Amino acid sequence: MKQVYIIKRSRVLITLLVLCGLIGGYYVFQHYGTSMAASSGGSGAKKEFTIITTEFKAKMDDGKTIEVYRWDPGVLFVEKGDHVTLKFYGVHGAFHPFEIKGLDIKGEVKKGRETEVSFIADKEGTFEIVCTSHSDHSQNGPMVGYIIVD
Ligand SMILES: [Cu+2]
Repeated sequence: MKQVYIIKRSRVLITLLVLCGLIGGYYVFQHYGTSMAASSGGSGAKKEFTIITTEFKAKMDDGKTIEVYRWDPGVLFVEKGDHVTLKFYGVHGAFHPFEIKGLDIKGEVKKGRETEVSFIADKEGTFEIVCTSHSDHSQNGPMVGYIIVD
C-alpha cells in the first residue's frame, strides 16, 4: 500500500525561510560571535614597557630640599589578555624594592641594572606599582605607578 503526502506550497516556503534564517543566524554567530568574544577576552598581544626610576628635587623657601622618586612612565595602558613585560631600569636611587598590588608580583630595581617581570593581564582594573621603601612623602615618595587593564 502506497502512502501519499500532500505538502502545501506555502508550507514549503515557510520551511525554506526558517532554514535560511537558521543558517544565516549560525553564520552571523560564527563570524561575529567569536570576534566579539575575542575583543572582550583580550587580544593576547605582547606589550613591552621600559620603566626607569627617576627623581625630582625642589628647594623650599627655608632652603630645605624636598625630593620624590618616581617610575617613568608612571601610567601604563594594556588590554585584558595582553602578555605584558615590564623592564625596569634603575637610574636614580640605589635600589627600589617594589610590588605590583593585586598581581602578586614583587621585585627590586637596582641602579644601573635591569629587572624584568612578565604577566598576563587576565583581570581588568588599576594595579599599583609601589616602591616599598619610598611609599609616602616622609620617605621621598610616593613612588607609585599605575597599570590600567581595560
Ligand atoms: Cu623607590
